Amino acid sequence: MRHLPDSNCISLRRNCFGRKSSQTQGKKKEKDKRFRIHNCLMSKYELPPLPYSYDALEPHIDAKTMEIHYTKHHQTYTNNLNAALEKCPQDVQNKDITEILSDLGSVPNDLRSAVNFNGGGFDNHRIFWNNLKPNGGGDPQGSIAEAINNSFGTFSAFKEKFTTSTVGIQGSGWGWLVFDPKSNKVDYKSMPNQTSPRTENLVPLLGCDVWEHAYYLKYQNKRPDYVNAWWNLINWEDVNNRYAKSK
Ligand code: MN3
Repeated sequence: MRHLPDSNCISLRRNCFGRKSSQTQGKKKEKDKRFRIHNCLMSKYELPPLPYSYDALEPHIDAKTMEIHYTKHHQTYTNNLNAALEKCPQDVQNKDITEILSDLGSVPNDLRSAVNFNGGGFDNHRIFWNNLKPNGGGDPQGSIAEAINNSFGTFSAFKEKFTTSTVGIQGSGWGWLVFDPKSNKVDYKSMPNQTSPRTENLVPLLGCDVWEHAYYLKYQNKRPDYVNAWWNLINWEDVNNRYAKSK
């Protein structure tokens, strides 16, 4: 952890928005607050709250899978991102993880792979939880519906492209609906492992996690059944909000 001179505190606090200290209990909390005021410690990412209960997405995603996925997998990416950032130079620490993923060249060579993997894992999953809701799905409305029609012709054509390509990902990875600022259009993009679409300067809007940990307890080897069930959970309002902010 880095102690910074007071002159850096304002910019660090601004850039640490969304992060909290790792010490949050009892006397440590009080002590830590004072440290933050006087020494402005590097703050850490925390597991963001899940917007619903573990069983809320049943029967499409089972409660046990949700609990393990969130409390074990997402937590581990979060912890390992913090561990990697602690070793990074201050100018990297000061940036938000979304900025870091868009500019991995700014991360030292020996830490780049850990930041790519765990920073991607942290960011991808916080999008994934919010992309879903109980009783979601159906056809998109509003500006994202228009953007999908512009790029794919129809929603059914998009759904077919997304499903086929995402089911076909070799090994672990994610299927994404992204916004491409260069073409000013939405597109489909599959990404390996936890590598974020942000690393290719694409804005992630809607992601489907096809790591086996996301579905194996309920679906075993039947990835197509999981992806087809996932469509019943899409929170199109969330996707619309991300699209509005991406432009
Ligand atoms: Mn996952």
